[in-house]
Order: sequence, then structure tokens, then C-alpha cells
Amino acid sequence: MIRTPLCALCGITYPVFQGGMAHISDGRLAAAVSEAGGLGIISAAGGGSGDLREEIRIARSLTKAPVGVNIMLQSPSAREAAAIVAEERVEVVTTGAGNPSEYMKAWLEAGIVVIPVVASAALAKMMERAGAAAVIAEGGESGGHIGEAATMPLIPQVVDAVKIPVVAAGGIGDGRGLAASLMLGAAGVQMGTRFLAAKECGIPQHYKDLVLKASDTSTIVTGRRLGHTVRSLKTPYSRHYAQVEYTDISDEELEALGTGSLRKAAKLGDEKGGCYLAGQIAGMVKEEQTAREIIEEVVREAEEALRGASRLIAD
Ligand code: TUI
Repeated sequence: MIRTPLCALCGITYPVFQGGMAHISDGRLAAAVSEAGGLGIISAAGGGSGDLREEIRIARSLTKAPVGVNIMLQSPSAREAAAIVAEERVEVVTTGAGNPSEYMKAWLEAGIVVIPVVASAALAKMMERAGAAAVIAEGGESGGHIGEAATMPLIPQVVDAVKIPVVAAGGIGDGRGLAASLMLGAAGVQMGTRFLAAKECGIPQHYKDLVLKASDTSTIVTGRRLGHTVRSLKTPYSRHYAQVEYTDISDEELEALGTGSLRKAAKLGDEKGGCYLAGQIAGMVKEEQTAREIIEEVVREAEEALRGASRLIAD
């Protein structure tokens, strides 16, 4: 049994979060993760039906365990989502791709445990001052929108910068990643890519197949020129984007190439125009499993790794 302060803080059995993935993480996936003892997180940016209130109610109908909602701050619906989570008394709110300071007061008054995603020690400190209960420090190995720092150097620097618990994210795909994160000082982990292959994850089969056949070198980073840097699987679409990104193509044309591409992948399985977000651990995902199987396997592997670690010390 691995227990950390994150468990009591969020009312969960295991210190494992499922990332709130835009257009992907819905009430059904989140409920399956929470029911298995982790923290399931619904994405307010188009998870499931796209109706956040509906997805929260679906999750509530499937589990009595706490659930979270992730708000992607650059999403046009962020403000509306910020109000809904307070009205619906969601237990945990995570935020991504920005600074959630303007919403903090209302969320804290509603009794919500607020856990922003940060990509730097500076933002982690600011979030701690603003009342965050913990932070998720996400390195650039993750899928989707990424910052500049990698997980291995980011986690200890954020841990040293704040007193609140730190959740490690980016590049964590199994129990060795959980054990290593705990050794870096984190109180738990968040995984997104591993849960793409969860049986309860409703993405098109083509998306799952791309993840299942990925290797260690299957992802690519694009979008830096326009300031929306994302990591995705190498596909004809993402290779084409990378090829034209630093040519004389106009910003407008480049922007148009990206428009709707996340939704096309996550909702339609569009093989030509879809941008299939995934992290560097995609190559470690070998089979579809239930959320419960994923969480129990990750925790068991981490226990084995941590028990075995003392044998490395010769005395
Ligand atoms: O947010 C994510 N990952 C995402 S969001 C997304 S949807 C999207 N749609 C269109 C374009 C781009 C993305 C897909 N994946 N992860 C959390 C995360 N937050 N990673 C990095 C950050 C971050 C970076 C800088 C958070 C705060 C930050 O500081 C900004 C500031 O204002 O100080």
C-alpha cells in the first residue's frame, strides 16, 4: 500500500491522477479511475458530450468517490466551466496552460481542492501563495501542451520551492515512474497517455491503435512558432506540420492547419487531419486494460521497485 499526503487531501486510495485530456476525458473514464481508487478527472474542454454538467452527473451516477475537473485556461469555455465546478461542488479542480489566479477565490470559497498544473517553480510558488492545495508539475515529456522543462529536473526544483504536495506528470507510464517520482520528492503522479488505452476511454480505435503500436521515438513537438507547443504522435499530419512550420508559410495558414485537429483525432479518428496528442511513454503502452487494472498494476510495480531499492545499498 502506497499512501502519501495526496491521498488524504483528495480523499483517494492511491496517489494516482488520470490527466484531464481535452476532448477525451469524460465522466465515464473519470468515474472508472475514481472507482478504482485513483482520482479521475473530467476535461472541461470538450470531454465526452462536451457538456461539462452532464459529464459530472454521469461520473456521479457511476461512483461515490471524489472526481476532479480540469479546466484548460486558454479554452473559450474556461470561464463558464469555472462557475460550473463551483455550482456542482466538484471535489478537485486542476487547471492547465495558464495562471488560474482570477478563479482561485471563488473555488476556495466553494470548498474545492485546487491543484494547478505548473511548468515552472515560479508559478508553483505563486499558486501556493494563492491558496492551491497542491500543484501538478508537468514536464515536457507529456503529451499535449508543454512547457520548457523536463520532468526529472522540474520535480525536485518544484518540491524545493513549495511546501504543498507536488504531483509529478510528464513521462510517467508505469510503477517505476511512480516510484521514481516519489524518490524525487513528489507525493503522487498524474498519467494521461497510459489512460488513453483504458477500456473505459472512449477515443476512436484508430487513436488507441496508434498508441499501442508507438515506440520510444514516436512523438514529435510542433506549434512552438505560434506559441501553442504540443507533443503528439508522429503521423503524416504532424510530420507535415513540422515540415512547413519554419518555412515562409503565413501565421494564418499555419493556424488554419492546426484548427480543429485535436478534435478531429479525439472524436473522429480522422487519419489525415487529426493531431493525436500523446506523451513519450506511448511506447510503454502495450495493451488495453481497464482503469482498475492500470492503477493496480502501477501501484504494485511501484511497491516492488521501492522494496527492491534498499538492496542497491551495499553496507
Ligand atoms: O494543458 C496541458 N495540456 C494540454 S491543453 C491541450 S488543449 C490545446 N488546445 C489548443 C492548443 C494547445 C492545447 C492539450 N494539452 N497541460 C498542462 C500544462 N500547463 N502544461 C504546461 C502548462 C503550463 C505552462 C505554462 C501552465 C502554466 C504556464 O504558465 C503560464 C503563465 O501564465 O504563467
